[in-house]
Amino acid sequence: MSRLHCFPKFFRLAVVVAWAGATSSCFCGCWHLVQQLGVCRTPRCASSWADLEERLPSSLVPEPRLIDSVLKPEKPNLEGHLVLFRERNGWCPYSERVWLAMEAKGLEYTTVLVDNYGSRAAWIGGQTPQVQWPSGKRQGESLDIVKALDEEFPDTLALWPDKEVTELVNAFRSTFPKQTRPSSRAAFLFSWNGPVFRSEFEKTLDKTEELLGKHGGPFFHGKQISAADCAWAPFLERYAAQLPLLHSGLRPYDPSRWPRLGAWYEAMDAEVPAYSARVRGDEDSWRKVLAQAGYGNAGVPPDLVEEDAEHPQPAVGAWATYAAQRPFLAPTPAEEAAARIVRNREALAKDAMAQGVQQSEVDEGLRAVAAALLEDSPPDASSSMAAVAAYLDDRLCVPRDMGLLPAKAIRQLACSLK
Ligand SMILES: N[C@@H](CCC(=O)N[C@@H](CS)C(=O)NCC(=O)O)C(=O)O
Repeated sequence: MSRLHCFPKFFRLAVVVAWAGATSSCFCGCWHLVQQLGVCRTPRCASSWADLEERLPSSLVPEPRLIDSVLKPEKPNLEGHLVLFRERNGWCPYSERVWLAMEAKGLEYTTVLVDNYGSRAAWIGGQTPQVQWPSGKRQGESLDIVKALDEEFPDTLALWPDKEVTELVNAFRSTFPKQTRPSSRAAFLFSWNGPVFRSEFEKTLDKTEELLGKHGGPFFHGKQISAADCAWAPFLERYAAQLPLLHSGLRPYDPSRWPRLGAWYEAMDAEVPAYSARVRGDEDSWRKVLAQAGYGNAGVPPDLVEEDAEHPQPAVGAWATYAAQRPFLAPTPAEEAAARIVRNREALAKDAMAQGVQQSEVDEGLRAVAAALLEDSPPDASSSMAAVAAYLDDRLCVPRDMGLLPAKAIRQLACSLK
């Protein structure tokens, strides 16, 4: 099971190098917003890692098994386990479909992270996603896997209860723009001749709005999440973050334009804890991905809209529900952000120095950021704390390193220190 994996992947230089030069924006600088994400009410200074660990007991609880096949290329023993093989940057929308379905069902599983862009471990072949069932059998194709999950785990939330769900899943293909370049970083955004026209996106969103009316919403199949939401979510998520960057004011989640879509986005965040707490990416990360040159945009990153006061949508979430079932998570997003730092401090320190943070500032800065995330008053910022917070904000990739809600706490802290 891999509900959280994180900062060691800051070492993924291939990814990070590709991101160099991308701007890092903060979406709100107010300390009270960090507070709203939930923080400790008894401020005190953390003077040591041991002190921080004492305040963050979840940071000492073992996490579900996660194998990064780039950092550990030797074949592990996976016998008897349910295993999800997913793309390691969090970019592959098909991996996300399966990840979301497994999380929504509350399954326990091992994760193997797979590199689709560089060196593949010799024992891993084929596309992402794949699962290995406890019997040892491997299976690919995201939708086949989502369907099979119901059969393999009949006591869990049924995601594919009837043929109507199949129709809703299939409607995706006839709704999203045709003749687009296949790409995990720029899915359904660019045609073979350049960017997809605004009117084409609007048509897609209009059709989606209509489809969402079929069962009364807020989800595709009605009041409860189904395989249709798992199938559509990765693409609608990227559209929400990226369309406003391509076409000024084109906001798929705008309830005044697409009320059912607006309600769908809200329900996914608020009613599917695994989505907002772990699987969903954040706007900063999707902006950086969109700014990269890649196959999806024929090597020509688009000009991005710089200012849109109404973008992004405010993040609501269901952290407490998600964390309540998982003792390795802290009770609030801000505390979880601190716990990520505590757990991964050695890897972070090395990477921060490689990124230009002064050696003399790194350890103190990391401890100060972690401590500040636990306080309910604005931090007294030292230069080391500001330097480390800025580094974290810049390097953080969601959902690769952590979920959207803890990441938001880090970004807001960094922003308040600027
Ligand atoms: N139809 C497949 C599509 C999977 C897919 O295209 N995966 C891409 C990443 S998003 C991949 O594995 N690319 C690497 C490769 O083909 O070797 C599914 O739904 O699972």
